Amino acid sequence: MGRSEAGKTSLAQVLRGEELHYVKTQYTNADDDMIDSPGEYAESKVFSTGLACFSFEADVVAIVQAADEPFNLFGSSIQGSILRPLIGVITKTDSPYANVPMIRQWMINSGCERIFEVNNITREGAEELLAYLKEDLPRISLEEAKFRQRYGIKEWEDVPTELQKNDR
Ligand SMILES: Nc1nc2c(ncn2[C@@H]2O[C@H](COP(=O)(O)OP(=O)(O)OP(=O)(O)O)[C@@H](O)[C@H]2O)c(=O)[nH]1
Ligand SMILES: [Mg+2]
Repeated sequence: MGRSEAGKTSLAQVLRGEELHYVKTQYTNADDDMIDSPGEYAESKVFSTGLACFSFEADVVAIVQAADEPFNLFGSSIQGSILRPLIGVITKTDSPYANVPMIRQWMINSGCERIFEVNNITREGAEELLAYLKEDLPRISLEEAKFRQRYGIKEWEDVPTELQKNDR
């Protein structure tokens, strides 16, 4: 998810190993292993609820922001409303107006647990993102899930050492 022109569709093409070809995303595409939404969903208060719904279908949710975006669409700690790992992907790192530290700070504020930089034109950074996406989440038992729920620990987060000795 991310504003229009952020580079979401281009990123999807890079991850699929396709040549870049511009296609304005008119509706949410969920026909392969990526869910690509139109930027307007992130830009509109009304449609943004749709993004929360799409997130339930996903294993991981990415905020995509171009390195030269002048303002941030995403609130702080939006991680709390997404029940999946949230990552950030910074595109257009080749832009003369790129301000990567600022975008990183926005993504940290939103609760992104990993931040990747990908130049969709040169494909620099794509390998690192692909390697992350290929990692499978460990499967956990129902007891483990209940234990984590009791302490508000997400299924993919490390259990703090002071809790590790507790009976599960
Ligand atoms: N220089 C540069 N241009 C890029 C990069 N990524 C995407 N673009 C260009 O930015 C424009 C918008 O890219 P899209 O991938 O269509 O953006 P989008 O986020 O899918 O936009 P919507 O479908 O409108 O939501 C295209 O002309 C891309 O070629 C990048 O990393 N660097
Ligand atoms: Mg698009």
